[in-house]
Amino acid sequence: MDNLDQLVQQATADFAAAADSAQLEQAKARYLGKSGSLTERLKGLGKLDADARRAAGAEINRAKEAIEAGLEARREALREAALQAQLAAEALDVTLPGRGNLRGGLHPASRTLERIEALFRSIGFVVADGPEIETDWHNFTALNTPENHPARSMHDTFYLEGHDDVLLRTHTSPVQIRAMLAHVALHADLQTMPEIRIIAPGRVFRVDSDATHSPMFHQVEGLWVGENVSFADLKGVIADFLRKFFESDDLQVRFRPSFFPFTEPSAEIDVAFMSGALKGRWLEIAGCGMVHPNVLRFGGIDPERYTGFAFGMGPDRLTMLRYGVNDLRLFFDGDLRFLSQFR
Ligand code: 2NL
Repeated sequence: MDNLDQLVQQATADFAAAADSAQLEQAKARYLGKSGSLTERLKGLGKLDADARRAAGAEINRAKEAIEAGLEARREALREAALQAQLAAEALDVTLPGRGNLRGGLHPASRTLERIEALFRSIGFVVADGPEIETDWHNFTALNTPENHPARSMHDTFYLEGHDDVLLRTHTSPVQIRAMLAHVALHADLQTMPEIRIIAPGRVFRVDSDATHSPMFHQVEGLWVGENVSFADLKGVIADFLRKFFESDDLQVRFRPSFFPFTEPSAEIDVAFMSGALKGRWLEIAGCGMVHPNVLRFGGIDPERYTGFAFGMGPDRLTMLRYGVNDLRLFFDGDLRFLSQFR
């Protein structure tokens, strides 16, 4: 049956001409499908007598196996070609130099905090921290803030939805309230408790946003509680710190009477440089005062026996001064084109 051989040749040529698997399956149907040429021949076997049917059947089956083998070979070749095309498209030159070869660095706000922490550690302060989500008792009540004080309003403070007593801390003072309570619990059985000397750096939150105010900013508060801690100690510690921080021995420091609910008396701290671009201008740098007796009591400390001073400053303003940046929001937008300048 040489027209069977022709059929196998024709099928092999059709398969080879199929450019993709859809065309190949169409070619397959022409030979092996329900009314394909080979299938038609198998149907024709019925008309032959037994001997002729056996011989012709064997021939047709050999042809069918040859066509199926040709089909499978072409399928494999198309699969291989598709894989090679994909590999070529996804080719990666591992010898190219890297692109993300950047060295990370500390955020300028973190660098300022680390400088402040190092200076206070050197005079015996311990760095304390606490939760950024606070109760209104730790954030306001324990700091002697009246029930109707404007700072407690939703215009100034972020409250958690569905809670009027849970908020994002507006200062790091609640860290110090927690530190006092933990300290007195730890030393309850002592005749005289050791002094408390802590600083509390961290993120704080207020409903406020413009070039010099971000809804998230940083604060560093400090607290020194002991027997005979005085306003003179406060002035010495603060003035020494500021001269070291600004690396300026002749830095002018002044204390201006002020008011905070949590200190009495209270003062604003200003500095003036003796040289440089800011020479002679007074800059408000921090607030401070003697811890209010009510605040000591809320911290579990007897105000008849112990006194303390506290201060709070906004290190982000120091960062702006140090790097000559006049829009605070740039620091917190997370844009590496800006931030990577300070590495
Ligand atoms: C400011 C003023 C201040 C305090 C913070 C404080 C903390 C406790 C008790 C008493 Cl636990 N006071 N902190 C005191 C005075 C001023 O901050 O202008 N901060 C940016």
